[in-house]
Amino acid sequence: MTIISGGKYIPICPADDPQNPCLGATFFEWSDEWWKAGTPSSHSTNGFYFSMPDGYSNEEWYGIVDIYREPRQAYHTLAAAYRSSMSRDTIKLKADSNYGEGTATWDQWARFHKGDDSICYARDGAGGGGKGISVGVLDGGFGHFEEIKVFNTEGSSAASQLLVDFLSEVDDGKILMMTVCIDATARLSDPARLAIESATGSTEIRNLVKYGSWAIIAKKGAGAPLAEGIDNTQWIDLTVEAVVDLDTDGDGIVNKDDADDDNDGMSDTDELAVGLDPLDVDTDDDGILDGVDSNMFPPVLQLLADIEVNAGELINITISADDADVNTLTYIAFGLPDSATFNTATGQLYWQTTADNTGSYGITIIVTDSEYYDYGTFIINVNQGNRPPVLNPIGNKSVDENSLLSFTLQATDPDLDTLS
Ligand SMILES: [Ca+2]
Ligand SMILES: [Ca+2]
Ligand SMILES: [Ca+2]
Ligand SMILES: [Ca+2]
Repeated sequence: MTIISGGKYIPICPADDPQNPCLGATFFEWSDEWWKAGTPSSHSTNGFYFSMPDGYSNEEWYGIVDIYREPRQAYHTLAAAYRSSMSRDTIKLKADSNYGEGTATWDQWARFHKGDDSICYARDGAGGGGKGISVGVLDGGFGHFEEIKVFNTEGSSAASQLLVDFLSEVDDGKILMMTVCIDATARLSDPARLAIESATGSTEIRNLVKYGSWAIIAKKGAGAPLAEGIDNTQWIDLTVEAVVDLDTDGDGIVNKDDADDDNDGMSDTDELAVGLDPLDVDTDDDGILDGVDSNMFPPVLQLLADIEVNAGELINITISADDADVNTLTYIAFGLPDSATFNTATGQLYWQTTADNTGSYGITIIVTDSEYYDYGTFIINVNQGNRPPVLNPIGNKSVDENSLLSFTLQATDPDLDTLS
């Protein structure tokens, strides 16, 4: 996320400021209007026909979680899409204190970068909130920004104590980024400097003077910063950078050296081979770790083609599905007439059609591995076919000898075909 407006970085997405719009997207709903119509306490099965498992289009079927709030495939696909943009092993961080290239333009920034993303407090932002010391906190497992705050140690005596309190709440192992946006020292107390030193292992914060620049990247409690810089020349831009090794499971072995980054019992290699996220301990969120979960993938029903037969013909097909976990599958069919038989274990559909069965049948098939399901629909058309014409009785004919016998044969055709 790089927040830029009119060529300037702006302070943290002010949604109420039309001059500084922020573009983005989020998911408004996990599911679509559950239990809206019909009986609110149960799943509605009415309305118009659509290719839903029960044949009816009700809101309960829509969304990225199902009616039992189990994540659908779309949920995992989205999660993977977001996760794929992240580094599994390391994150590149940069903190800078920007005085506008040495000119007192009153256009100062404190800015944090993670990879290509950048978040900034500007000096003019939010009622002077950009002054003082800006602090970013990232988790050490995924490299997410957890908090970004600014402590106006230039303008407020209370800000120093707030900074002390804030740092004391940050857990050891979290990644701290701190930098100055304009003057940080006017009301920066000694206890605040000590708190910074204790949290980051900083050796320089005690030396910072008015309009000096200082920036640091540190793991809290590690004893020494990962990167730190100070320059007490007034109005000088200063940047520090660090590459931070992530340790997602927090076992002290960083991901690049850990064969099982999330410690879920399944190696990174195996997870990647089957399309799982090696940083997600429970991919399907069912409370069972990936390494011991025997059912993580929904079955996938093979494509169902419409069937066209003439009355009297036999339908004998087997519907099949794949399941990456090789779970036992059960098939359920809706829309078949009583004369058809359907084997729920094998998916075999057997139907000796008769003239009584002519018509069109919308069939829905659900396949389930007892935890997940897939479904599909197809149509069976039983046509009348070409039934034989029926010759009317000719009856006995009599004629005189040497005379011409002439009569016309009559026949009917139940399909009204042209007869000859
Ligand atoms: Ca680890
Ligand atoms: Ca794993
Ligand atoms: Ca699981
Ligand atoms: Ca399965």
